[in-house]
Amino acid sequence: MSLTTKDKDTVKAFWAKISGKADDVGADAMSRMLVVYPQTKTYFSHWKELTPGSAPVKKHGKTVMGGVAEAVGKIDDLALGLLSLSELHAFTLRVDPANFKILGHCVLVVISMMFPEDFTPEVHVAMDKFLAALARALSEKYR
Ligand code: HNI
Repeated sequence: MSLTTKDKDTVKAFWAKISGKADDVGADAMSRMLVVYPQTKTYFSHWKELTPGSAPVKKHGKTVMGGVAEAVGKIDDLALGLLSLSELHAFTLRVDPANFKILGHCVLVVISMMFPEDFTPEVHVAMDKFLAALARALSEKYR
């Protein structure tokens, strides 16, 4: 389901509120992804440590959220905006695109817990659609 203009405005307004905490969101979402979906660990076997909250996990959480921030800015054309990131994941990193949905789900869970007041049903649906669209955009180069 595509994002309506109202969804996009909701995503932008919510992101503006929480972006100062993006690194914390990323660290927890990455930590949870690796614990709850251990099959995702295979992509990070070159790290010294894969423990939740460890330095490499936090650092990568920050990197990923940088990508999410970029996506908020390119919300009107995610497929085009994230083309090079999609290429990187498809051809160089060879990440199974099913994992994009998994990480998106972890991000959704974390923001709902970290910002319970702001996470209204309206924000919930807009962020769910946005993260699904982000996962789709990252999967673009796989087909
Ligand atoms: Ni992902 C590197 C963004 C999902 C595995 N990833 C990046 C980088 C960004 C990024 C940005 C750094 C690119 C660069 O170096 O130029 N990744 C995103 C975003 C999502 C995502 C926005 C989805 C929300 N990546 C995933 C998933 C996996 C994944 C689901 C695997 C389970 N990504 C990687 C790996 C790297 C990576 C592996 C390289 C890590 C490293 O150690 O250098």
